[in-house]
Amino acid sequence: MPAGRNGSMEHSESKLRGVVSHFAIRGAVSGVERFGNGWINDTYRVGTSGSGPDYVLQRVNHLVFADVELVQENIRRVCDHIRRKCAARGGDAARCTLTPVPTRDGRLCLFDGESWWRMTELIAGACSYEQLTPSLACNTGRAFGDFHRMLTDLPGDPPGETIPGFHDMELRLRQLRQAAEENRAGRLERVRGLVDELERRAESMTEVGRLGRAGELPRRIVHGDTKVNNVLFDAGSGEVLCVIDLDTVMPGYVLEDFGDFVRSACNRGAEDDPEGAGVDMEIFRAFARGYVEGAGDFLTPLERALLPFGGRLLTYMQTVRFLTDYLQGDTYYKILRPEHNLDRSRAQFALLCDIERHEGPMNDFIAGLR
Ligand code: GN1
Ligand code: MG
Repeated sequence: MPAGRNGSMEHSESKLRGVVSHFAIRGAVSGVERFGNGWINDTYRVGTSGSGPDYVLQRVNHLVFADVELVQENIRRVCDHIRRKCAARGGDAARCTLTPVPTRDGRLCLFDGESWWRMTELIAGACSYEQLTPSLACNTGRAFGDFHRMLTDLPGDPPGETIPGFHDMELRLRQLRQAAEENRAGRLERVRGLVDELERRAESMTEVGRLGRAGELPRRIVHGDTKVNNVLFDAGSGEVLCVIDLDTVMPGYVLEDFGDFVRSACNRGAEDDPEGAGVDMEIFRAFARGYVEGAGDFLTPLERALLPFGGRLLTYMQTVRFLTDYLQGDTYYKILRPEHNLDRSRAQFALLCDIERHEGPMNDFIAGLR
């Protein structure tokens, strides 16, 4: 079957069962169905009979992740490290991070001549949310702070960049400018006002890259996609179990992860709803308090002070990325309707404007935390 332009494909259940047969799962497959709501990879839930776990099967989009083996190697290292730390603390080693399932010949992923596939164990009794209460937001903040802290002593070299320049704002702006210049989908006229608004902010939004190059802001190992629905909670207790979707774990700045969470969880509206967009300061305060507590003492004063700026930066970056994809004719993100990327970009821009209005109080709140 041909791949869609954004790399998504439909597969029959018998094809998917054939893929699963290459992986070292326990039990017999009872069914395979679509699962989750990512915009990049295709995800399935694999049910099994017997006492073993169910599984998650993913077709990794290799138009986005050119080196899937690198992605899998990063994930293996990060999960092993987190599992060791959790076990040492007496935590639930089976549910504190992902458990990748190797192929029967011991590889971390499978190439079937056309697509790249991987599997993990499904974490039983877990759920995720699109909207959080303040108490869930505080728990999540603590989990992300702890995630960063645990990865400060990952042994060996830093994980490789699975998408080169993923959060490089200067690169994202060059991509937008090129998309506007090429105007492949003939959509530039419709969005010229938005492009101008983004250009007016370009100078201040590329400040982080300059601070990084000057050695003032340390690079850490970050998650890279801290969307609210990438956190799993225990469905019973409401405690955070783990952070999932580790494809973009790589060197970066902590403000990016903090900011992407602010972008997704502190927004009153959905990611693609321009009318509903707006900052929920109660969620922000709860998350920020949890994050600073979970991070403990590894943050430098500048890293800490720039956390709210991360919210503005990641929302700006996402506005730019959705708009770039719209101008290119919807080749990157899966879309659910023709103008979806435009709605997404407008919604992110509306949120950005509201974050700009709230950044003073956000900074004051962080400064006031012990
Ligand atoms: C993509 O596929 P998903 O939903 O995990 C994207 C993120 C964006 C997000 C916006 C590799 O994540 O960077 O923030 O959509 N992932 C990649 O919803 O580009
Ligand atoms: Mg993702």
